[in-house]
Amino acid sequence: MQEYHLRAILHIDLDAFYASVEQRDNPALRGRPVIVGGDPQGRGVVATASYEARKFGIHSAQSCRQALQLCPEAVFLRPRFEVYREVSRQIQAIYRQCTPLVEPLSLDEAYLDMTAQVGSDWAAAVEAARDIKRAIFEQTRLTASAGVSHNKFLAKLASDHNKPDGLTEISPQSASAFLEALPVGKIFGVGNVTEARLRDLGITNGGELKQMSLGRLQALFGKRGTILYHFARGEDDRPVEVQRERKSVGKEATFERDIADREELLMVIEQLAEQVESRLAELEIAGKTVTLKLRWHDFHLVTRRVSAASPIKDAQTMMRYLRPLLDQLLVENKPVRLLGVTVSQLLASSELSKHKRVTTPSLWELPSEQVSD
Ligand code: DCP
Ligand code: MG
Repeated sequence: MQEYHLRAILHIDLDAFYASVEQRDNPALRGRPVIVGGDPQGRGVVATASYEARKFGIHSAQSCRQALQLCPEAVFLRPRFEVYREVSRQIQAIYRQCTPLVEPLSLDEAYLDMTAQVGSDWAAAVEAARDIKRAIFEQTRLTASAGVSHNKFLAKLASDHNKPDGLTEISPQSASAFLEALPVGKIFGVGNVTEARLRDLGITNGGELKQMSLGRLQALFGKRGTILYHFARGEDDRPVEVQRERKSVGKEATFERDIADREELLMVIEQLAEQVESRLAELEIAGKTVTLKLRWHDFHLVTRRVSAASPIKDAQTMMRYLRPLLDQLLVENKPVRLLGVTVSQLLASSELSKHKRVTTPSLWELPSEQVSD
């Protein structure tokens, strides 16, 4: 990995996001174990749990049934994505007042590069993180945890270090000691499988990982071995990448009960495609890419897209692309809780013949959502 100059990177992550929003909006829920997710009587999973619920061993992605067993007095709620998206817009506006270099990772998580604002003044970087936490609380009544460091990998570890409402700084001087004591499972990209393989090799923390040669790690884990090698040394030169707003027209639907039947799913997709068609017509535009978005019953989100040679504007044409996309996804054979259809790479009708991109901002943006594949 090449040399990198010292940067000031912040990672900000709201605490128990969905659950905190629910507790904020309903004071009767404060101080109580709250679980946001699917149906505890059905096959739903936990999206998140309030810190009161976490004391019972409840965590994201666990089955709600199991969560109910662990804590029968827990309050189970369905997610209100619209409200979470609104909070997300508020916090991102706060970030953009501090720096244009904001990379949202999900609705409640973002990296900020504040190098231009604070230079190499660490105290100023930490102060900026404190100010952002304060602004978030003042404007949303929600707490966030912040991490300050000189790269993304360390900043994210830092924000996770002292949750909730934490503020942790990992300076270039303290990074080594911090990483050596770190359980390998906390390293970005180390899932259960990699963690188990490392454990079999006698490696449980960053210090032990650092003893492994680059060649050995590459032989064991391929490309990811290289990343692990650098992470163990606190090295990460990934830039904070600003995502440009997507110009697209989309419609989505969340079902009251999960749907597994292909024909039923196709009917919904067709209805969505028709709504997208009307909207495209209103705006007098067409697009070259059509995307199918699908959220499984366990909240996992997947998207599949295809680009056509010529512009798409009617539902029937969209369906020609969407049907095979659905079939590709349905091999998983799991019930679905949300479907979305989006057309992007837009062209104005007047420009269709020239295939020129639309630049007017009159379009609605595809809502960005948590968890992608
Ligand atoms: N989420 C989800 N399914 C998961 C993980 C998360 O639907 N498997 C949703 C619910 C969370 C939100 O995304 O509230 C943010 O995810 P985080 O991982 O940041 O978790 P929380 O904000 O809930 O808790 P923490 O305080 O640990 O950040
Ligand atoms: Mg969070």
